[in-house]
Amino acid sequence: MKGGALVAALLLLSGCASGPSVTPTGNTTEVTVTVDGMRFVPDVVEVPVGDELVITFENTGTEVHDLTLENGKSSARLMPDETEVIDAGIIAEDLDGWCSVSNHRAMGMELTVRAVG
Ligand SMILES: [Cu+2]
Repeated sequence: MKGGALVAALLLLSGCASGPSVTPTGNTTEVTVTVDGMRFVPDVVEVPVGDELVITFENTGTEVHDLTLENGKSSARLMPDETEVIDAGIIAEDLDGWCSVSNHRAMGMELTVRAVG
């Protein structure tokens, strides 16, 4: 019984340590995200698992906005008509994105990066 418990503990540990891992495809998915009122357009971006994602974020709205991703990547706060290219890195799993300005997220400025495949 003692040995079995040890094996179970090791399996648990290795499972915890692995986290999301993915083999890079070497491909890049490029998308353009714009702003319409308090929405990102599009608000869902599909990316093949293992692709690098590059987002061209154009603030086509009338207020200051940014695009912040769950993985820590983000744009600066952009004035209307400003554009920034965000290298979001290799996509291993779904990621939430949002605008971190004021209460914009609560007002609907959310975006989902969907890892496909
Ligand atoms: Cu905003």
